[in-house]
Amino acid sequence: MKKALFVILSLLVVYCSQAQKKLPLPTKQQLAWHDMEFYWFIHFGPNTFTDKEWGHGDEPEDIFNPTELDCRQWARIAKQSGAKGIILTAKHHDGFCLFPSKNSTHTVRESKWMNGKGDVVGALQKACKEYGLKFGVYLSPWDRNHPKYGTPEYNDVYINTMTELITKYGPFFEFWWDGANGEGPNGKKQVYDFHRFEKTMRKLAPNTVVFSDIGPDIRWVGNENGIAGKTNWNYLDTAGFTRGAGGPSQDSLNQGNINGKNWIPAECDVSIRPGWFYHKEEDEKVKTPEQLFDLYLKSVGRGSTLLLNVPPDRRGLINEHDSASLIEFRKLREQNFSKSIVTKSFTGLPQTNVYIVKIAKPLTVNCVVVKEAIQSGQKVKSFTVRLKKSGEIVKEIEATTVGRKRILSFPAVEADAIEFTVTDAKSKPSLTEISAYKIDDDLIEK
Ligand code: FUL
Repeated sequence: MKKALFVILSLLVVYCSQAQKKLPLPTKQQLAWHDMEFYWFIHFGPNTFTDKEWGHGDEPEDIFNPTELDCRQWARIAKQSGAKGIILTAKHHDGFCLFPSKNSTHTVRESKWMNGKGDVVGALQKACKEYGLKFGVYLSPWDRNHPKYGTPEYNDVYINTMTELITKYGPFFEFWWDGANGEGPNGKKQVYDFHRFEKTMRKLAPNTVVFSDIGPDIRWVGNENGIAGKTNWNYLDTAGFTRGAGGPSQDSLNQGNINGKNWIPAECDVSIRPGWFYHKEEDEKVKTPEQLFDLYLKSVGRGSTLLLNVPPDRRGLINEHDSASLIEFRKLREQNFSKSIVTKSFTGLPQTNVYIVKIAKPLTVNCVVVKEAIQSGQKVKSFTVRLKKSGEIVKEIEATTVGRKRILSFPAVEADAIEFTVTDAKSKPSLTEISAYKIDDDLIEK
């Protein structure tokens, strides 16, 4: 009897561990991150004042001299735009630290700005708290200023700077490891010790999700246009790949791997302007509210998140061009998505893989939103949506993945029912919600 019980239990353990192996799941930190949907990136530093995108690292500190810097204004506009957080370039490739780092002599402290007493990271951390926004930092591993860059000691410098940031300004919701790896002041490239960087992060900041091209928690989407794949798996295989040049193909990053071994979802980073830093000549090139809405459909609407860069100008303020567009972008999202024609929530899978949502009377529909219960994995491989009127099909759409949220938009039709069929799945899928909307005709996905 005891033996039989032992065999059954062993089998159960093997079965469970296999099932677990088959389907990676998101951590609670990743789930919270998925739910943020839209948050800001801020690129600010010497480049803002030299009109460069990649500073050389030899810019005099006094170049950094914002005349009206106001991080509360950044946070206020971020909040008004509906963003849930801000990630700031605490240090870009030029090595200039926006905080008085003990690990560098190329910082705000060495500038004349506020007589060397200023601290942009500290000010933004406070402002985010005040406005109920989450806060994160970008700390470029590539450093074109640090004298130790290109030597093994630089890895200690990077770890010490990370530690300094975490202990002084944390907790961060996200920490950004840029993949760029160029030459430093001594002409050498650095061999980054990402293994140690990761160990330090996990120890000091276990609740922070870490971004790099290949995770560990969030991956790059494979382009800087803010566009996720129409097929977008939250799974990724990382074995054999390194960050930066040794990473998976941009296509793999864009779409993920259907059978990937890790839950590493894609983040869509894109700038509201052509460049990452502010350049006056780009004032007329700020993305319009409609363009931002389209990016929202192509990022959040494909199960990803939208990390939108909004670079402050030389005054140290979010420029009027950008804020005007952002406020309208929020209005567009609210006007179009605050009231659905119909919303139906589900628990579990219907017997037939078909979900039916009835609309009380025929209404004009041009958008269907579907959500998958990703806490138990991402499973839908393909599906068909049929919009029907009096039993007749008036629109049929075939698509692949769903993920956290899938937004499908199309030329409007009159319909009184939505039929959603899972045509293929990794394992028993479960949708949590299907809803339908009528959005402005001009706003359907381009
Ligand atoms: C890239 C950087 O080289 C750009 O300057 C920018 O910071 C972008 C978000 O990541 O790798």
